[in-house]
Amino acid sequence: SIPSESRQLWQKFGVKEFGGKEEFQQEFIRHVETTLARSIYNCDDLAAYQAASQAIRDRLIVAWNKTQQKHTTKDRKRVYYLSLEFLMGRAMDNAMLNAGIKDITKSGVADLGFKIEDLLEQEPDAALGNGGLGRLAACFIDSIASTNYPGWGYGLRYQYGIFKQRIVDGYQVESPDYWLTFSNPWEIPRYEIQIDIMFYGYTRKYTNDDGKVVHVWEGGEQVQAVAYDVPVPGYGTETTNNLRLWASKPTREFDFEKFNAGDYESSVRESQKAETISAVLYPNDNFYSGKELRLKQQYFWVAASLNDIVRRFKKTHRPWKEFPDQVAIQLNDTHPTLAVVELQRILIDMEGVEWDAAWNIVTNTFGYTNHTVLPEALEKWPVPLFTNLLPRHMEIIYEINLFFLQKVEKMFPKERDLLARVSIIEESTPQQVRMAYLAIIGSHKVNGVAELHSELIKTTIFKDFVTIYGPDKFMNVTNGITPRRWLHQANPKLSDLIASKVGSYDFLKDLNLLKKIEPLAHDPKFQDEWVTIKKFNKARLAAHIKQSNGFEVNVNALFDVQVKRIHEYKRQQMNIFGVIHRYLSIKAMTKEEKKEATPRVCIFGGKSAPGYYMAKTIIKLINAVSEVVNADADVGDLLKVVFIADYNVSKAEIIVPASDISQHISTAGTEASGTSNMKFVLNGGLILGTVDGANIEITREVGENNIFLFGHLAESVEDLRHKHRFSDVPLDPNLEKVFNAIESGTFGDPNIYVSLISSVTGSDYYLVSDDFQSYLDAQKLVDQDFKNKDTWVSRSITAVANMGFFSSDRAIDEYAESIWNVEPISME
Ligand code: GP0
Repeated sequence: SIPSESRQLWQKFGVKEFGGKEEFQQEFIRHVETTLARSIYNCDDLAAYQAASQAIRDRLIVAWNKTQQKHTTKDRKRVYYLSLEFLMGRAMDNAMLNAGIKDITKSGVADLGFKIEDLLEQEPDAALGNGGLGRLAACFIDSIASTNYPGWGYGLRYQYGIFKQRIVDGYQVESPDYWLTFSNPWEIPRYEIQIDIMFYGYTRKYTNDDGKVVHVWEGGEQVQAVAYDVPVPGYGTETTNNLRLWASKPTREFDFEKFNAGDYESSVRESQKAETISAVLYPNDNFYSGKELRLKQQYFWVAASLNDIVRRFKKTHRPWKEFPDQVAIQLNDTHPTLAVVELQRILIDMEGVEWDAAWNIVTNTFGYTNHTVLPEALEKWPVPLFTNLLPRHMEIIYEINLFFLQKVEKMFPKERDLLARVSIIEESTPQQVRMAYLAIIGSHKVNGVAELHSELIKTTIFKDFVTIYGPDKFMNVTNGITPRRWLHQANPKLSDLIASKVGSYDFLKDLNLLKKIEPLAHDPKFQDEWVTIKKFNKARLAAHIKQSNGFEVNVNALFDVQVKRIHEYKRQQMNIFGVIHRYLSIKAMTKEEKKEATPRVCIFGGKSAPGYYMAKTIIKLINAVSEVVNADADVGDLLKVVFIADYNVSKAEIIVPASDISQHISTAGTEASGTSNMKFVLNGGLILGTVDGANIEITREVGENNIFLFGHLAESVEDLRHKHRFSDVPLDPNLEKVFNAIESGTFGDPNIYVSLISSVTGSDYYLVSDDFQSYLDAQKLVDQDFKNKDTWVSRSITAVANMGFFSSDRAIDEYAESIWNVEPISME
């Protein structure tokens, strides 16, 4: 460390936060001229974005250093959020807002000849996630920092994020998302933090001098994990936490040997192979595909993260049994479940801790969040694949399973079936490792993400585990969203209006303060301002549509939005069938009837997994309908259909504030929570939805007059499916008309849609036909109610006023209190 006589000098020249606009400008120009080696003569928007973000990044790093020093000296328990996805979106606007330097930067760049909006547009999205699960992780780390918890995220630094989507001839076409082209100013490479990770090889055991059996794992392939740190600034606090993303690199030794042996080509090939581990994000949402590379990614990331966490713990020289007092690890879905096994391995194989003591430490450290009950999403790894890649881990899993099953047998001696049902190993051919069961057994708490979902996991997929562990191990933490990005950043005008009434921006930290605007729901002046802002946001979206889709939409029409991953369970097919029904109805209207009708713009967006045929067919149908409807002169402004390509976080920031109605219409019991439902309501749009996921809790908060619910309840789903399978259920008559139109070629070649239609006329697993009439009725109500402008706006205001519960700050407080047992550390 630095000798004390030198320290004064360090303090004297220590980098300070920039105080005002001029200091920012000075830093900006310094970065243009030195970091970028450009000048006043060749500084375009991209360079200006890069220079501005460098200046902001420096500011974040100062706060980051302070925070990390503080957390280290305080020496308190930290939480680590392990997520294979962090769907961060853009960083610059968020960094300015959270650090409280938005005004300085905005007018700072303006003086220098740039518009801040243009600079923000230069930034590519950090799209390291698929959908809700990845975005939840991003909201959570924002909240952990904003509420001053000492917490880190751990993830993978994919070189390619979620693919880019283009629409060609109505079909989705994917292209790679190489987001690091112009380098990434928001990350700090930590080349000095390199961790060796092993795969394959074999295990061996021997008895050491103390007569103890020691297990070793050796002879495998080595790769190296390199850390990249992304500062996560809290809002209105100096706390700046860390998101550590791992990249894979070849190890030095490996290269060297081959190189010296003259085998240059294969040496290069091997190093490229090492880099593929963190190269690309798997583009599946709510779907498991058992690829070996995916398991490699999981182990690579988990092993690097645990090595890091354990190293940090060892610096404190505490006894191992205190590990859970210093460390909480949250497993975001089953993707990081190997961490349970890896920690047990470190403790018994490397640190010499006894099995039972080690297992106690492990189970007290982990918490597991489940995000879905869909069977196709549950991870199960074939035992042969697993054994080959991670032989020692497989042995430990057998051991964990043995002890667990012995315990179960003791508790329920006569129930042989139970043992087979709860075994971590599924007795199929080949055998499979059930990751969710391993996660439950290895954690002290298991949570679902909305009330209904948390009840469902207890009564369906994890029922037996409730019998074994009792109900207290299972709990609910309803998801939330960060109001910084999803209100202030996405909808600055609405945020400003609310602030003018609440008296400050404190609601961005304490979202329950929104309650204060409820009395204004019927205030004509406030209503006017509210409506003006919604119009502005709709015009902003309309401009985007004009630019991307090439046609105009009427901002006075009802904007009806469904944007999310394309999935049969999310039922975009029902939405587009409804649109076709609307189109057919309009075609049958008289002039007088048309005058009475409510004009609509039906907006869709979302990506399909590249291998998901049915989802791709749904996209094609939406585009085919769009083409016919938008060109039909009989229809005019009454109906426009828009598919917005490449839906992502920054597009959501434009789309969400512009909705009048958004659709969250999953078959009851299938959507664990949903989080975009919360974003839309927070921005004054009402929901048209099923009694599913967080829609239920949103209804409770905003009141049932302020939401349009329809459809069968979760409890009826099983029976309905049974009926479809074992008897002839007649197709809904309106749906039949829709199918007739498709089949007669109204929307182009009907052969394209054969399987889509027969999925409904056949087993109708997602109950599209069963819910169709109820859906149309709800839509009719929406049309009628939208005409009554006063009531509509008061419902919109009331809904927003009651959204406080859905802040991710609240969710994080619940995790901290009932799962992690961590406390905030104030930076003051
Ligand atoms: C759940 F299992 N979710 C999965 C998955 O693989 N990917 C994913 O995004 C989602 C749920 O579908 C959710 O209901 C939920 O809100 C989200 O995880 C976060 O808990 C989507 O909105």
